[in-house]
Amino acid sequence: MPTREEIAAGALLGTFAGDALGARWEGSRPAPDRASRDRLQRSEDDAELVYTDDTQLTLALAEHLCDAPHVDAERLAATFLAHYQPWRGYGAGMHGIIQEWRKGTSVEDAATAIFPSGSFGNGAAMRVAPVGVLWADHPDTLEAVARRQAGVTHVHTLGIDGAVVQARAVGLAAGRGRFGGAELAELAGVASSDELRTGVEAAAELVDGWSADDDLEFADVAKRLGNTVTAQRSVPAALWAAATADGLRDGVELALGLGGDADTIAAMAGAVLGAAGGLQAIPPAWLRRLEDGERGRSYALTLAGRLAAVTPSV
Ligand code: AR6
Ligand code: MG
Repeated sequence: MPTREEIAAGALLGTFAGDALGARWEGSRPAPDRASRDRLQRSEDDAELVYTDDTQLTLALAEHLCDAPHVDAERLAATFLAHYQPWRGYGAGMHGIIQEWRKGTSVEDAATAIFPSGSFGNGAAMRVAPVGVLWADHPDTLEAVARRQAGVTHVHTLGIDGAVVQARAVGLAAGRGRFGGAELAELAGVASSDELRTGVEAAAELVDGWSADDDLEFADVAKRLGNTVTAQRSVPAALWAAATADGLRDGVELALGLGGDADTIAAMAGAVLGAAGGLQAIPPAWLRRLEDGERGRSYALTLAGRLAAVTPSV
């Protein structure tokens, strides 16, 4: 089994790699046939793998959890703001919330300033990996912390539920060293909304379907599970990719095949498979290419070490 630090590094860099490799496929249609190797190879040919908002917020959340392991909403917002680089591809709602924080609006009021019912985007789920790693052995606290970090930007029930389900997926993967159909099926009981529960159930059915039925295409999976920026239509798809895959590289390849919000779907699948396999799960050729500026690969590895040293309160 990988060490705690290797699991933390796998989850953070799995997010990073999936996000960066998926970025060029964001907004694409599902791959036309079952071979999505071409897509992955084109991304792998990029000299530098540059991350987007998914990784930026994941690293910011990890940093916050090293200092304040139970999530302090105002301080977490300040950390998100300190990391914010507008060119990283943030959702429109997130740009708006960040402007509200800058104006001095409270975190609570900012969360409903753009969408009155709150955001059901997948943003709270895509960044949640560090919570899954830290509380892998304490599912109740894991869910509470996942909810609390989501509420800083995503107060819609579905935005929160997506984050809770994704966090538990990372936690299960970290605890068991694997994430397959059995783990995915268990997550249906974690969802509190009908949308996430039925999505996870459909994803679990499609894990077997993909190997049993050669006629099943990415377009069919995307139609059933989604491939969009909403939590309810992306978390099940990412977990399908993770549970169907033979290893992290294959999981990212499947996520890229789905198209749509490919970077975020690949980031979430990468987080789960990185937590399962640890740092060793990430192909060395990818690691070498991950951007390594001020808050790049080296910083992510340092954060993994710091996270592993945190004693999570329960
Ligand atoms: N009503 C209508 N549309 C909504 C609502 C709502 N209540 N909530 C979300 N949307 P956002 P994220 C739509 O902006 O979740 C980036 O590419 C709306 O179109 O809160 O952090 C990331 O990489 C909104 O702009 O951001 C992810 O792929 C969109 O959902 C993705 O965006 C995203 O919600 C998620 O970003
Ligand atoms: Mg995205």
